[in-house]
Amino acid sequence: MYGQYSKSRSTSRWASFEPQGGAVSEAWVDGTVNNDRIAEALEAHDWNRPEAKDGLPLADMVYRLFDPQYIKSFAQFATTRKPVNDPRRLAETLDPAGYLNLEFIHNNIHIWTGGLDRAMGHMNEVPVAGFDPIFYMHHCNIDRQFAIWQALNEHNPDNWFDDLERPYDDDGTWSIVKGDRVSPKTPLAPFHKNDQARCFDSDDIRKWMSLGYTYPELQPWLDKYKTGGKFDEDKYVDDIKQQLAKLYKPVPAGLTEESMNADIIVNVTYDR
Ligand SMILES: [Cu+2]
Repeated sequence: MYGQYSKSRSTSRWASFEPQGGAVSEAWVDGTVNNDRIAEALEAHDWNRPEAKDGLPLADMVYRLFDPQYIKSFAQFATTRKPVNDPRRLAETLDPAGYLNLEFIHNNIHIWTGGLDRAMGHMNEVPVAGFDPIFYMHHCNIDRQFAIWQALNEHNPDNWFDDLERPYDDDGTWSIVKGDRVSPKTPLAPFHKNDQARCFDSDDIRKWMSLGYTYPELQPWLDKYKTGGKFDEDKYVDDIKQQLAKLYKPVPAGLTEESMNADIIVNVTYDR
């Protein structure tokens, strides 16, 4: 299906992809954007994985992502990949409360933005998703959630890659061959960090503030985080949690705190 994107002249979101005599429709080629359908899809939250078909709203899922009751390590937070060779990590992801991760939420937003069923858009397909400007909004927000998780887990010893060297088991990229050893020191080509053609690696970008930017929730230098003139990390972390609650904490009508604690979770696990 990617091949059809070479014919496209403009961004599509939820555009009809119906082929007409083997060719895709003119409307699709010229680019059709149905933002109302995106809004509907985000509201309907038809999650693209069996264990999430419980219809939890998107904001609720994001809120859980930051709850240490559900997510205990970076490996669990970051990826849909099941660490089959690491019994401790596998046990974590098989924990009924640990089914959630950032990549999963990210993947669903690609699909809800691109379109479902017979509707297609650039955000649906990895090789062309970056041609839709919304891609950058989406990924900046994923980066922000990653940074928030790091700020909340500063003292969690499991807050970074623990699987330090493993062979790359996907098909490879133009700079990584399938089977190459990859680690947080693997160059993230083509993102150059200097004029010697050196590329950033994951360790280089771990401390985002050293790159000269941050996010509204993450401004540790503010006066409100000081106690006796010094930075007070407890104040900072509490404030981040409060901001998360304001943005994402679900307020379901007619539910008591007690019934909200009764969570029924069903997981399906497979080796991708
Ligand atoms: Cu993406």
